[in-house]
Amino acid sequence: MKDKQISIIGVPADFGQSRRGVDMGPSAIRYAGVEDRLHELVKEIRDEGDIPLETELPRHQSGTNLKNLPAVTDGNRKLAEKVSDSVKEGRFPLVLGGDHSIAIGTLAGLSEHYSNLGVIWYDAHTDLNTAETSPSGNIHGMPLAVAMGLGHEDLTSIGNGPKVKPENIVVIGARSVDPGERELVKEKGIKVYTMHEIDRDGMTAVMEDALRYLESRGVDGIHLSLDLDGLDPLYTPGVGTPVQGGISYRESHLAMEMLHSSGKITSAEFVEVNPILDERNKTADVAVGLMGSLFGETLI
Ligand code: EXY
Ligand code: MN
Ligand code: MN
Ligand code: MN
Repeated sequence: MKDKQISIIGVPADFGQSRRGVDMGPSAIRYAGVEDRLHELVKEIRDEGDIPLETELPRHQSGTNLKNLPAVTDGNRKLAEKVSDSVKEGRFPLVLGGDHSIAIGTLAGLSEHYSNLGVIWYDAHTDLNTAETSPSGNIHGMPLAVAMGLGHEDLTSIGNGPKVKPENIVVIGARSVDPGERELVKEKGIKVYTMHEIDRDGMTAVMEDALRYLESRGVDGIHLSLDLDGLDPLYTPGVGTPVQGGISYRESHLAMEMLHSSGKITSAEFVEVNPILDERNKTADVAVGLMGSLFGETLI
């Protein structure tokens, strides 16, 4: 049934990491034909344009090792409001990044409407660092911790209170996890399907288990946060922090197809597309193809 009314929200942000170009991700994804690809699959699709970001804010804030904290904070406050407005209107927010720090704003906006939100974090990384554990100071390695209420107060205070319960989070595709993140996974009981589980059990079993798990948690919505570096860099070379040994192109389509069949996904974001590091917009093309499967495209 074509019942979704999608709002495309672009976030041309690169402040959460150190490489140039990921701010052009939303343009690259639009250029790859996102609207055309989705419009026959849904009831309506509206491109809301890009969030207006301040580029002149100070890069450093005293007393913290977090890079570009003022800019990340400002952008995520604006994004949270936009995402919240779109849910309020009964629409499906489809957020285009930008680096993964934008998930802070997306989840803050969603949490105004969902009290028991489930999150599927499709990523090579767990993005569970805090200022204390981060090896880089890059905020794109921290959004999942922030969403649980852990991290710098400027970030955790966006929106109201903690956004996501640790037991409502599922990470898929992890293969580069820092020591502090590993501890947090264990301490909080976060469900992580690493590449080991995907290799051993197959994507079908992993997705079935993940969806069953979230259902058992009684979630009132599921957000998909898809970092293109979750896939192997063979398929998505245009990302800032590629990690070998990732999820395949077909496994990723299968995962999206299964999410579509579940009928449970209520919002999504596709992040870390960096056209400067890409090969002929390949990564944006893959992102748009995956969105097609997520919204019900079939092979025949
Ligand atoms: N764990 C590393 C860090 O915190 O610096 C790398 C993080 C990359 C985060 C990305 C995009 O998913
Ligand atoms: Mn068309
Ligand atoms: Mn990420
Ligand atoms: Mn990543």
